Amino acid sequence: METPDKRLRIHRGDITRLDIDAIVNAANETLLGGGGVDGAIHRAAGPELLAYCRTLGGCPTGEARMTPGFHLPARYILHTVGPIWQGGGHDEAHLLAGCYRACLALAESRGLRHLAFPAISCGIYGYPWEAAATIAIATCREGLERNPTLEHVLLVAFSDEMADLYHRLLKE
Ligand code: AR6
Repeated sequence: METPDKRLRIHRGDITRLDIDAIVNAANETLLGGGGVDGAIHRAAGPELLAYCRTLGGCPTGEARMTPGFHLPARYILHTVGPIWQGGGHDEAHLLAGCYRACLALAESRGLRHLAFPAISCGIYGYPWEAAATIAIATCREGLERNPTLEHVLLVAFSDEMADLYHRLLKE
């Protein structure tokens, strides 16, 4: 078994292309689609995803819900709702860690072996990147330590800047 640090990897690219057990979607509380990675995932998964999401009744910030991947290469999508950045005094850090933990817990309960996260809240929701990436790394390390079934967690960076940030923080 590789150490938790070797099982946590950075991937620069489009999360919708990953042929993996599950990808995480940075959704909103309605779970009915939006822009950013959410829009890309709904486009790639097809209209069946929206129809399925309509049956879920939304998802509170900091929690996660699971759906099939439909037309995606990924088998499942774990939809989580990150906090909107409001300056840091509105429980944002706790809620963001909750998103990663909720997805890791779903992965554990379903015996998933590979999971990929986008940088939750780092786009439209405005979370400062370094603070968010620090939470992502710490929470994924915890999840990998407690769950030996999880072989790899990918932190997906959609830009070189985000990839560089993840690489720097992982080395620290
Ligand atoms: N693959 C990987 N990462 C991506 C992709 C992609 N295809 N597309 C964007 N990103 P955002 P949020 C990155 O805005 O901040 C939606 O409208 C992006 O560069 O998608 O949590 C929802 O419905 C950024 O680093 O999510 C919500 O209303 C990261 O994914 C709201 O946006 C997250 O950016 C959620 O905002």
